[in-house]
Amino acid sequence: MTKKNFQRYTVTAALPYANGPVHIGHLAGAYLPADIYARYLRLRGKDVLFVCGSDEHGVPITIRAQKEGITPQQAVDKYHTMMKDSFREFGIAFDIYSRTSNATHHQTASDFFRVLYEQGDFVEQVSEQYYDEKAQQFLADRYIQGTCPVCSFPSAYGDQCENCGSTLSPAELIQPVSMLSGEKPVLKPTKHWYLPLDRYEGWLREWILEGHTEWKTNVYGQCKSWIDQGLRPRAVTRDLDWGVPLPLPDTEGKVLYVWFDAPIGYISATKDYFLGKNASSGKKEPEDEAAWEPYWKSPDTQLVHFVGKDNIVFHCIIFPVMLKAHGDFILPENVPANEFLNLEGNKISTSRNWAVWLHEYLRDFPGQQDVLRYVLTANAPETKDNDFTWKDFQARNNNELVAILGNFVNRAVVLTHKYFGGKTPSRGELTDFDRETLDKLVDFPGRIAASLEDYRFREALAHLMDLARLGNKYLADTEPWKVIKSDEERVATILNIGLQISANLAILAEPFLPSTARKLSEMLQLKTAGWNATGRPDLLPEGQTLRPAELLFEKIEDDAVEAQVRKLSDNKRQNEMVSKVLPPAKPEVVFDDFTKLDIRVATIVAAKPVPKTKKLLELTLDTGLDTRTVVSGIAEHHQPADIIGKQVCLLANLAPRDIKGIRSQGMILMAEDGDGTLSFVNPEKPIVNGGTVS
Ligand code: B3M
Ligand code: ZN
Repeated sequence: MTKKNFQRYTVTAALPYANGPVHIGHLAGAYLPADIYARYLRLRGKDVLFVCGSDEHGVPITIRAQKEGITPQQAVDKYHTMMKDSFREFGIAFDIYSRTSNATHHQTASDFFRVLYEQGDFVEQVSEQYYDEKAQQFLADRYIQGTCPVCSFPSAYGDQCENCGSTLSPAELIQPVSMLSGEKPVLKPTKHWYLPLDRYEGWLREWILEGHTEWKTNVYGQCKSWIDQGLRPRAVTRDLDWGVPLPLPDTEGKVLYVWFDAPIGYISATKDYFLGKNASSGKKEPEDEAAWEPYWKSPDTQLVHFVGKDNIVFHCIIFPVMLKAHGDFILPENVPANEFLNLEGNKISTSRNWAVWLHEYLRDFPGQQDVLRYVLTANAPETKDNDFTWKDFQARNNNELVAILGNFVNRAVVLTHKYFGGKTPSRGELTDFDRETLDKLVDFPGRIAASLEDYRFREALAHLMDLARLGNKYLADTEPWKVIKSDEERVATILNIGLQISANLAILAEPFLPSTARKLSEMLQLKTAGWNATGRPDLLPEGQTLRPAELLFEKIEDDAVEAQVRKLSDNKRQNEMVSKVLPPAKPEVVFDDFTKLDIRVATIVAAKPVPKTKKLLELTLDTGLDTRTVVSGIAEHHQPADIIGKQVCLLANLAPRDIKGIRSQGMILMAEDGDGTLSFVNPEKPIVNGGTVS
C-alpha cells in the first residue's frame, strides 16, 4: 500500500477505566507511544488532535464504587481527577482529557446508537439471564460468583475464574450466588440489541487482512485469528443502572454496553475540545459547531488508535464495524497496539497491588518523570511482552541517561563556560573528522522520523541515543580539555560542533523526554524549534550566551531501587497472607440453625496458661448464669494479665470437652485477621453478663 499524504491527524489513546490510579503498564502500553507520536507530529507542524478521557461506565466502575462504599459518580470523580493529574505530571500532552459521564458524551453515544437502530443495523434478541429477585436487578457476569467448573475454586466470577484463568459464562458456575444479595439468582428473559459482526466478516477480511497488511504483526495476527474463528453477533446493551440509557421507549433499566459507548468517547472528546470544554492545550477557542467534523469525517484525516493488546479486538473489529455501519465516519488507519509490560517477572495486577503507581513514583522520584518515560520507551512491549525491573531502571538511568546524554551535553556547556565565557564559540576550519561527524548528524532526523512513522518507538529512541553517543565520542576523541593548552581556535570549533549537536538533541528529544528537552533548550538559549530545522550544524548562533550548566540527570543509588523492590515484595507477602487465610463461603443455613446457638456475653475473671502447651489458656468466665472454665487457643495472641476483666462472646451451649485434662465448657468467639492474629469479638459497650447475642 502506498502511503497517503494526510493533512490532519486524530490520535487517540485508550480511555482508561476510572476505577483506580494509573500504573506503568498503562503508560507503556498506550499513553507514552501515543504522546511521542502526537508530539512528533506537532513538531513537524502537522494539524494533530490528541484525545483521551476517562471511561466512566460499566461494571468495572460499579464494582469499584461498591467496594469503596461510594456511588459510581463519586468513584469516577475521584479517579478521573487522579488519572488526569498523573497524565499531566508525566507530560502526556492530550489536547483534551474528557470523560464519558458528561452530557456531550451521553448525547453523542445515544445519537450514534439511534442512527444504527433506525438504519436497522441491530438484531434484537431475547435471552435468559440471571436475575436477583431480592435486589430486583439483572446481574452482570461480574456480579455472580460460584464454584469454578474447571478447578472447583469456590469464588469464581461469572465471566472468569481468577484461580485457574478459565473464561466462563454465568450458566457454567456451580451454585451461583448473587454478589448483591447473597441470594441464588434465577433465570429470567430479557431483550437486548446485538451488533451482527458476522455480517461484516467479508468486509473485515478485505479491509484488514488484505488492506492493512502493514499493521504490526501482533495486531494483524490477533485480527486474523478473530476473523478466522468466525464472528458472532455481540450484545451492545446491558441491564444495568449505570451508563448511557438506551434511547428507545420502554427500555428502562437498560444502558449501552460500555464497550459500545467508550470508543464513541473519542468523538465526544473531540466535540468537547472544539466547544472549549475541558481542553488541556488551550489551543483552540470555541468554534462553530461543525469544527470537530473534519477530524472524524474527512478522508484526508489519519485516525490512529493507541491501545494495549487486550483492547485490540474492540478497536480493530468492533468499533470499525460501528463506524462503517453508521456511515459518516472515517476508519482507523492504524492501531499500533502494544503487548503487556510485566513487573519484576510477574503480571502487573491492581488487585494484588503488584504495580508501580505513577502517583507513588512521583513521590519517590520527584522531577524524574523523564527517566521513567525513557525506560518505558527503551523497553516498550512493542512486539512481545516485556519486563520492567528496578535494576534495569537504575542501569538505564546511570549508564545511558547520565553517562551518555547528560554527560555529553554537560561537558559541552561546562567547557564553553570555562573557555569562552559561556558564549557559543565560532567555528573555524573543519578537519575530516569534524566533517564526518556533521555528515552523520544530517542523517539522524530522517532515521528517527522513519522509525516513529512506523510506530517503532524503541528504535527511534535508540537512534536518538546514538546521536548523543556520536557527540560523546566526538568530545572524547577530540579532547578539547587537552587541546586548550595549545590551540584555542581549534577548541572553539570543537565546542561549537558539540553545542550544535546538543541543540539538535534538544529538538529531537522533545517527543520522548519533553522536560529534559525544555531544560536543554533553555540552557542553550535555543530559539529555533521544529523538526524541519534539525540536522543543521548552525542552530545556535555564534557569540550567543548560554545559561549556566545544569545537570540533566542524576545518578540513582542502589538504596533507592532496593527500597522499591522491598516495597513490592512486602505488598506480595501481605497479599498472599490475605488470600491464604480467607476460607471459602460456607453452605447456606436456615434461621433455625442459627437460633440453636446460645451465644452470651461473659467476663473473663481469671486466666492462666495451660502447662506444657504453647497455644492454650485456661479461662474462668462469669457468664451471668454461672462461673465456668473454658480452654481457649489464644495464648499466642494474648497475655493472661491483659485480658482479665474483658467482656467476650461465648458459645455457651457447646457440648463440654476435656482438653489437656481440663473440662472446657463452651467456646469463645474470636475474629481472625489476614495474618492469622486473633482478636476478641466483644460488645461495643459493656453488657450485663449473660446478655444474649443474636
Ligand atoms: N476502558 C479498557 C481499559 O481501560 C477500556 C478502554 C476503552 S477505549 C475506548 O483497558
Ligand atoms: Zn477455576
